[in-house]
Amino acid sequence: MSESEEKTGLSSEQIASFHERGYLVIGKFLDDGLIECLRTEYDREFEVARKSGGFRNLAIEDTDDVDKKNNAPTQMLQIMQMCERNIHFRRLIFHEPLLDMIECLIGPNIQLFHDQALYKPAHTGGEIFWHQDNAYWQCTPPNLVSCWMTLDDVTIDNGAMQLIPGSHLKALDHTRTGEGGPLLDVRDQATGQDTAVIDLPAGGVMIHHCQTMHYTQPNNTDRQRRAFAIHYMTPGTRNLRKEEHLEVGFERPMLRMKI
Ligand SMILES: O=C(O)CCC(=O)C(=O)O
Repeated sequence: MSESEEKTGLSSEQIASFHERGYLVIGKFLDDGLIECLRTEYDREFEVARKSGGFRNLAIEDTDDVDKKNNAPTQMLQIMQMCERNIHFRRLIFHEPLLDMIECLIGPNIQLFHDQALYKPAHTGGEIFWHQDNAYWQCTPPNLVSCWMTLDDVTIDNGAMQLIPGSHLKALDHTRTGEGGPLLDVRDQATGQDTAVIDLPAGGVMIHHCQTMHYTQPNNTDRQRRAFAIHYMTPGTRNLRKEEHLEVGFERPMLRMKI
């Protein structure tokens, strides 16, 4: 089988495994040329964002104070919607081989929910507490899927994804610590359940369901961890909290459509 044939969609075993476990490890998926291009663009966007303030440091309380965000001792940096600022990431959300896999999981009508760059610098990278994405998103139907991809080799030490297999089958209560405060860690709601740790090489991809509990630990290594996530939904998805339909538009384009 040629490389391009290998990248078309998912096998029935992979689809069944995703539905049973709530995630699927694809492994190295992006071509080396694309990885190199995305690394350059990712670094450029973070350099710009660190000056303009167009990023969040999820390790501290949300603030517009650029110095606070840049100089906090712990750095879990996020740029939302890279696809609205950079043509290479715009192209990536339309990447056909990725969409071929997503189509096998949510069908042929695919809309972008959003994308995000998630950067853990070397030595100071912060953690992301155990959570289900849809506790933040409050989307219905809760069938969104995410492609989480790596631009560096990623192991547990520098922030590999950790997940609880099967946890997507039940939405858990996530309680906020205060109005607008961070969501609480929900790991204690899966006591005794195994954790899967997903090491990936640069250019690697894993896919997970919006209710799969996941976590990444702090990065105290001398290896940075650059990751990027694309969150896909079916058109007609609604946000329960805002009671709104997530309209198609520049920020939420249709990525594939079959009528
Ligand atoms: O990239 C990470 O460290 C965590 C990402 C994550 O939790 C998410 O995409 O919901």
